[in-house]
Amino acid sequence: MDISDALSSWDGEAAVVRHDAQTGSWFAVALHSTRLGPAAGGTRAMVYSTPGEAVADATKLAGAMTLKMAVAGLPMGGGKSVIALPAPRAEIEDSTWRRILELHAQNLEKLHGEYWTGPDVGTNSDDMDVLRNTTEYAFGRSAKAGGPGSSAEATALGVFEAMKAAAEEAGLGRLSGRRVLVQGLGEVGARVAALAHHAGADLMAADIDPGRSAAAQAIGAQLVHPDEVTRTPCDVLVPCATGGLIDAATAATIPCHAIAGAANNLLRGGQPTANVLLDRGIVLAPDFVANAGGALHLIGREVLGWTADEVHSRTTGIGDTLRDIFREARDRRISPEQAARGLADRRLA
Ligand code: NAD
Ligand code: PPY
Repeated sequence: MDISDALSSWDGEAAVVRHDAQTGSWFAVALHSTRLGPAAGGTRAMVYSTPGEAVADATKLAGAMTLKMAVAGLPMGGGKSVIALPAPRAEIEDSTWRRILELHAQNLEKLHGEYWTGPDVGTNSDDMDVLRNTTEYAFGRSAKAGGPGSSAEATALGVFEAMKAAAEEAGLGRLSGRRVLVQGLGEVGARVAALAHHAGADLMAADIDPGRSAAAQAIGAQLVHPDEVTRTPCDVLVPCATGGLIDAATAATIPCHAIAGAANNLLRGGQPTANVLLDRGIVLAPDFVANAGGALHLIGREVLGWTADEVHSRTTGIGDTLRDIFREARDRRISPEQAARGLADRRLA
């Protein structure tokens, strides 16, 4: 995929793309929709195979943010930034990372508040503190810098509510004693695994990082090889790595009853893939509904002036939002994905 393919197949408002020869980084800021407010969405920093793949990721992720904001009832549009790194984040020198953040802060300044960022894969609250030295358009500063801190805790809470709602809808009842498989044990996934463990689930976990796998094993999780995640029988699959785990072929064989996780853009192939799951009776909580806790935290605290308690109660409300979506989907014999997109479309209209 090259940059022109990524943009010609996209329905968003604008994308800003920049290359920095000194660090070998590419920057892509995608504004999908400002219909409900300024575009917002995190900054993802990772290695991509080509600059086109990075732009494509930014544009697709920005589209998901538009749906997320609309369903969550937040007064913001959808956007996302991607920084395509020259090497994995852990291998980048501090001085190079500082330059990358400085350039990204300049990108944000040039957009004059049409787009606000926050943490995502490869960035954290400390990075938001650095961006804020140059620009105000970054949510999620650390508590020590006077911000609301990481969004991961709220995202994990919302995903846990989504897991419970999806398990109920699939006829599994409560999570206690159910086989819950968490893929990706990072900022969100590790917290989700802990919540599932405390709820009495029979926990399984997979990560490509052995250190993170070991931490899950320490709370009693049975480890699953990362390549076996979509072939391992479980009751609730919880994707918390990067997106694209389930395409139509995987949907046709995946041995689980419900899917609810944090990973953005979990489905490859959109609606037809969701329909394969529907036909097999597998309940999928749409990702842009299940993982909205982080957006509720960041926008709630920094734009709407909510207290931590208000964020908590709005985030637990993700369970009821999903129950409404599942009910509509059942009544209309459509997938929850289609029902949730319909809800977003009505709000955007
Ligand atoms: P993270 O980078 O902290 O964690 C991702 C984890 O997934 C890492 O431990 C990584 O080693 C693991 N991983 C990567 N590829 C894997 C694979 N193939 N198999 C198994 N493990 C793999 O990221 P995060 O902040 O926890 O976010 C996880 C997902 O949730 C992302 O898709 C992100 O966009 C989404 N999300 C996060 C938030 C948030 O508040 N952090 C909000 C909404 C959505
Ligand atoms: C996401 O929810 O995917 C994010 O990127 C988190 C976020 C939400 C709102 C503003 C900035 C980041």
